[in-house]
Amino acid sequence: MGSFSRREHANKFHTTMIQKIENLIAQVNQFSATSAAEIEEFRIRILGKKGELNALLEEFKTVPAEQKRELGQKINALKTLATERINNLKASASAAPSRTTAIDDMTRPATDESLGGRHPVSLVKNQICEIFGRLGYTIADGPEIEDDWHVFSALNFPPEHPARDMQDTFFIEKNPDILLRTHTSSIQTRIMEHGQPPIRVVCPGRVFRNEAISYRAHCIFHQVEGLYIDENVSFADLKQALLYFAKEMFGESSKIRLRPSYFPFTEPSGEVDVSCNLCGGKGCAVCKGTGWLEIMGCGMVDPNVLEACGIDSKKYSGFAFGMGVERIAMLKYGVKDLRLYFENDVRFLHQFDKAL
Ligand code: 2U9
Repeated sequence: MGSFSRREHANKFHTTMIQKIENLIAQVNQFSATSAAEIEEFRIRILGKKGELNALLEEFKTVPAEQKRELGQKINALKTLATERINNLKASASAAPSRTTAIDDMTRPATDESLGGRHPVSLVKNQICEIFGRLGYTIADGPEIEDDWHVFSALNFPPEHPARDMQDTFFIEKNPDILLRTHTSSIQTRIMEHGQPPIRVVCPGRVFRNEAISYRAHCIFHQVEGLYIDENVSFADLKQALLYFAKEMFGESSKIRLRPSYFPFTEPSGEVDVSCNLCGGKGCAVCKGTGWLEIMGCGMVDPNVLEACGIDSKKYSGFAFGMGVERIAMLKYGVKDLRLYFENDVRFLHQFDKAL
């Protein structure tokens, strides 16, 4: 054999081995399996004693010296790639539950699935709605994204009222104003626009205010508001409904008191306090020595609001009230930091699983 044919032979040898290695690299890259048995079978075929890699290493012994470096590197790369791929597939196969085992053995006990529980804000919101449900109130819902009319104008807020300020309200669009509702009163506005008394409704929902978050304030919270409109509805009716609510929510011995207040949508308006059920009204750290806890606001619906929503204020009167659900839940359960309701730490939430 002359020197030319020796080189030709060596080149041919080189090309065939490179093709074999590249072919095996492609096979490794394409290989995918989820069962441990399939992965092991592939490992034996590639990396096993009588596998493809060892066959290549046998062949490598006969490779001419000048080609050993290049081919050696390629074989090493193949070995690393195959080992890593197989190890990764094995790891994900053992992490995933084995379908065959579950299907094969139908008598195995079911895995213990935790169902979770209701969030304390939902529990208290539902309880508030149930209490008013017993007084004949129905539940109504409405959009979180609202317009200026339903949140402010129809409710007797003057054009320059600070609640409309960007500092207080989240605007989606200006002129015409589209915004996130700052109270659920907009639901009552819509109900009054679309129907005539008697109206007796509670409106639970999420509200949004542009406020810094602290232990006592959050930019998102929940309210339940109520509205009762009929002929001859009086302030005495309002007081009686709220006393019933306080007794059902905080205990039969609870008392209420009303202090004068101001809201654009009610006249007269009041703040409602419930007697502190921790100290029985004597005064303690929770009620700050006063014996009373503020739970909500209320008032007789302003005739301007009735008229704006198409209800004859000479024929009908009504009362309204509104409360923050987080606040009621804090007072009921002695929670000191409002932020706990939004962090969703299960160590906090689990304490309420069986609370109601
Ligand atoms: C219509 C007419 C009147 C709803 C009312 C309050 C008083 C009130 C606050 C309590 C704590 C909001 O969550 S809070 O910050 N609410 O004090 N809300 S009367 O009055 C209405 C609602 C709708 C048509």
